[in-house]
Amino acid sequence: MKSIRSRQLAQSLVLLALSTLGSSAFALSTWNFSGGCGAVNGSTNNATLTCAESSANASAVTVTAWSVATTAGANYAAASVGYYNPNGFGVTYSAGTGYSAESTSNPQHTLDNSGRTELLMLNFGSSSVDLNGVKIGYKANSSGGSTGADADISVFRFTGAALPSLSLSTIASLAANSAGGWELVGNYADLVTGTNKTVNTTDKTSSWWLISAYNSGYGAATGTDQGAANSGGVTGLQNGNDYFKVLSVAGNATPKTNVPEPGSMALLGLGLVGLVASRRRGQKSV
Ligand SMILES: [Ca+2]
Ligand SMILES: [Ca+2]
Ligand SMILES: [Ca+2]
Repeated sequence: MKSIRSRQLAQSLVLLALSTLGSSAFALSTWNFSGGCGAVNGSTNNATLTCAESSANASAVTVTAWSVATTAGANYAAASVGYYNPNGFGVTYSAGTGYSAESTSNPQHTLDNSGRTELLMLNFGSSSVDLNGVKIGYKANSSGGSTGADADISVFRFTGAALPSLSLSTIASLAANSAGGWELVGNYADLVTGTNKTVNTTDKTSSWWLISAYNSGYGAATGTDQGAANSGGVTGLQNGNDYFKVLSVAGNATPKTNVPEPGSMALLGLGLVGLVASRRRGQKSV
């Protein structure tokens, strides 16, 4: 009688542990940039920022910034991640061959496509992420005001055979992203401040993602959220006039390892204690 109870108890514990592990493995993960991830508020010169996943159920993301000229074949150059509490991350670039340094004042301190096109590169370590949301915390017009402010983005994932390092030579040129291992997942128009923008509805995954200010030079628009080119206004996808800060990104992450969570381990431990006690009682009664 008691050995049957023990088996039932063990089976229940296994099912409970599996269901607990299963729910955590497919939980939605969020990487929030509003706290700066260690950066000082207002700092414009961060080469790299590492941001933990909000619920600690996926690996941290390493964020770097890049800029590229809007001419075919141009190469990307490293830029700086700026942190602005509580609006998130912007991008600023230093002087390079043929161009001068960008102003760190509003609105050029944002992630923008005025002059050079800027982007954030996200490296999720060994976690494979189905990126499905991008939220901005701020957007501005070309004068730094809010009237007519726009935020159109292009999102890429890395699909190359070897993971890219953060060196310049591994970043594709504007005209050859696919050849460099970067796939344009989609262009998304008119992001709203404080509202999560759904991206990547076909659930593509990668450990490396790019969030860029929109640039039609990246290639034909793809995805489900395209708008018509609208050079005279801000509605729909349109080159230029995009100035924004990235507040957070969200996605479904495959955990780096399959190590059970502490809660599951404690549950299993308690179960084993109960199982042993139950068996001992059973042995005594024989
Ligand atoms: Ca900028
Ligand atoms: Ca727009
Ligand atoms: Ca635009």
